[in-house]
Amino acid sequence: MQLLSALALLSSAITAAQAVTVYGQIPLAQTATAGFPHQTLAAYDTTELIPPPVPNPPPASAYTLNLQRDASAVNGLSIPHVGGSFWGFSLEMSIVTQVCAQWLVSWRCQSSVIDAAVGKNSTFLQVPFLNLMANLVERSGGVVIRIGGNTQEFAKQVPLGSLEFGHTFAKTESGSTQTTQTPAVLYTPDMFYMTNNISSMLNIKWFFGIPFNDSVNWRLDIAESAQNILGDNLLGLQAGNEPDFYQQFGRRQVYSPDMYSNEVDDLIKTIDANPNIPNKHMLIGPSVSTIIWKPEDVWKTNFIERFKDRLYALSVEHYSMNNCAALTGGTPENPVVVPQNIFPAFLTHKAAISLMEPYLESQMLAQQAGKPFIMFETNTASCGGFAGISDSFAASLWALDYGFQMAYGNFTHALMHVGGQNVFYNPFTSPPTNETMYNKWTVGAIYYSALIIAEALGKSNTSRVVDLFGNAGNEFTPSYAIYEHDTLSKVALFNYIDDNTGNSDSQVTLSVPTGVPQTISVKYLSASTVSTKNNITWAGQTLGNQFEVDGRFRGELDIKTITCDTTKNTCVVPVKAPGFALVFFDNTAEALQIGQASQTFTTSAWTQKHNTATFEPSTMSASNGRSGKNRDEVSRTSPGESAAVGMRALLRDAAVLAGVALMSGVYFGRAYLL
Ligand SMILES: *[C@@H]1O[C@H](CO)[C@@H](O)[C@H](O)[C@H]1NC(C)=O
Ligand SMILES: *[C@@H]1O[C@H](CO)[C@@H](O)[C@H](O)[C@H]1NC(C)=O
Ligand SMILES: *[C@@H]1O[C@H](CO)[C@@H](O)[C@H](O)[C@H]1NC(C)=O
Ligand SMILES: *[C@@H]1O[C@H](CO)[C@@H](O)[C@H](O)[C@H]1NC(C)=O
Ligand SMILES: *[C@@H]1O[C@H](CO)[C@@H](O)[C@H](O)[C@H]1NC(C)=O
Ligand SMILES: *[C@@H]1O[C@H](CO)[C@@H](O)[C@H](O)[C@H]1NC(C)=O
Ligand SMILES: CC(=O)N[C@H]1CO[C@H](CO)[C@@H](O)[C@@H]1O
Repeated sequence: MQLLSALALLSSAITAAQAVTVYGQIPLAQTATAGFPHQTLAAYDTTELIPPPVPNPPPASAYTLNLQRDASAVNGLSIPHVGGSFWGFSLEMSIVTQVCAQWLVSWRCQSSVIDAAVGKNSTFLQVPFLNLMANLVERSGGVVIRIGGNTQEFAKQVPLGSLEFGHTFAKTESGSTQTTQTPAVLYTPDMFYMTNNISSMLNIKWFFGIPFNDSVNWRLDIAESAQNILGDNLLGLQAGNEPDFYQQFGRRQVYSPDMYSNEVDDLIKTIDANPNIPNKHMLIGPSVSTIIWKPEDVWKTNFIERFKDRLYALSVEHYSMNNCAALTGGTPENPVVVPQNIFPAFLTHKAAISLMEPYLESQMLAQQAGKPFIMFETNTASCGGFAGISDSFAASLWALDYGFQMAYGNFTHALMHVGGQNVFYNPFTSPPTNETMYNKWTVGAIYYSALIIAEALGKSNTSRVVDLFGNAGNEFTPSYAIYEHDTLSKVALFNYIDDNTGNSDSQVTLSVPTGVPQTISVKYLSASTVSTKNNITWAGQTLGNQFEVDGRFRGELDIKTITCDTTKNTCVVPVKAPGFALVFFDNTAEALQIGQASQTFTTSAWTQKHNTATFEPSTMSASNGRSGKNRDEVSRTSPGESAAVGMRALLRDAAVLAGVALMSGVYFGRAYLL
């Protein structure tokens, strides 16, 4: 069955049936490709670090949060969060040659992250990706996704059908002597058909980026095609990506915030003269990495006043830490980071606060200009993240706290970066072959964080967040309150401590002087330890461990009911160490009952010839879309494994190849390992 016709059916089915929509009865891939060294790729790394010890002194395990029911009595509430899932995604345009060790099949090396995550072309969309997005859309109303990154700078459009194998993406040498290490991504307009096809099934809106490698001969076909094909599904176009690195990367001989602003000005004039770009008001900038330049350096050029009529949003980019030294083996000034040593730095509220604080002034300027403020690209660490951290339960807690903190700090959205098979931090990763194996995906721990914030903020467009700094501001037990329609709606409670004795579990008394309901409902994010990647559950359900994911939740939805003391006006909520709790004050909240999204995609777009199993859609329908309990009935085979080159060797190879591009002693960024 051609997906094209399937898509047409799917789209009409979605509009027809709102309740439970299951797309199925199509052969599912069960093929495991033997001989591929999965385990040696960073995305499937199995490192488990030693959890940090219980802090001394420990935080009080029993504490009280004094809450106000009415938003009017609360100081410091954020702006209302509008427009879908707070966490969106940033998909890198291409995996570059440097990271393709010889044993890695050339197909993968010539491919792009988009191929892997979204689909090979508009005929072949990745069904697990659709399921993962459906789960976010059902909770928050929509998802924003950016396609771009460093590789957008040299991207070049080629005609439909001109690339080998009907692909939408390919790569060629960029031909620039200064940047021989950066290949150019070739893409066909099918990139926009593909994304628009996705938007016709799910409320997903897109961002692309205008290449800035040549500010004399602007290549604007990305703007022309994106606007013409995507229409309203295109939200904005990035004007430059981390321009503060252009000089270091050799893209400009000298560069300054003033020069950047002048180039944006020139870009605008070029767009104005181009009749094929009808919307001239959707640029996004300055997307500084906040490493070489601060956003304020760009604001000083009068960027906001000068361009605000032309901008969709203001943007910044930043990774929590950087792991670029791992590429080169490090230097005395910039040694290789040992993940075990920095593990505790991800398990504290201080991490979230220090990531948000540099933007306090910028977000106010964005509000004054009436513009969204977006963290356009972020993750645990640049240059691929850290083994044992980026994909651990610790990262789930970190990305949850960071997300709530940015929501509190008036960011509009934040985009989790998705790289290839060679990074540790992906929120989702397709199987490492060109076979689209329906249920062999891997979900990273931070996907759960995106999901939970989508659920916590919901789709009312009225959610406002405040950091409660409870338990005397203890860094290991942060808490947030969420107000909807000006009323206390939810409370988010963290416990960063790893202690299986139970001694560090929290007992949090929620006190609301104006009254508490008879009962409240709680959903927990759980795992056995901060260092595990396995068996992470949200309200009792999991997406599965490595190579087990098809994007749908499995297991029974488990919502805990807690009886409150209506004379004292308190409710006591336990939180495991480690753990996270989302408390719903409204037991009838629609979000409470959402487990597996009711809109499910069960068809693999890729036609498999071997070992196919037929999935019976009634197992999903019977579950009313709320629980995935029957979905394990689809049999699975184990992925093949073989002895192979380790990640270290991969990084060494990458470092040798990338070495030419490295500026001595300069932060390398993440241009070549994504
Ligand atoms: C929330 O805002 C979006 C636009 O961003 C709109 O499509 C949606 O209908 C709004 N939802 C509600 C409940 O007002
Ligand atoms: C910019 O990128 C394009 C497409 O990859 C390439 O053809 C061109 O030579 C590059 N220009 C500069 C100045 O680097
Ligand atoms: C997608 O690729 C297949 C071959 O792999 C090709 O037959 C098909 O025409 C392509 N679709 C588009 C829209 O280019
Ligand atoms: C977020 O914006 C609101 C409304 O302008 C403001 O009151 C609040 O102080 C801001 N939050 C932070 C952390 O600056
Ligand atoms: C995977 O790619 C290789 C190289 O392009 C090709 O020979 C092989 O047939 C592909 N496998 C599938 C299932 O398409
Ligand atoms: C995950 O949980 C299941 C069921 O409790 C258990 O059998 C399995 O060993 C766990 N897996 C890992 C890797 O911890
Ligand atoms: C709704 C939509 O954008 N459909 C497109 C899906 O992709 C094909 C090309 O493969 C386009 O022709 C459709 O217009």
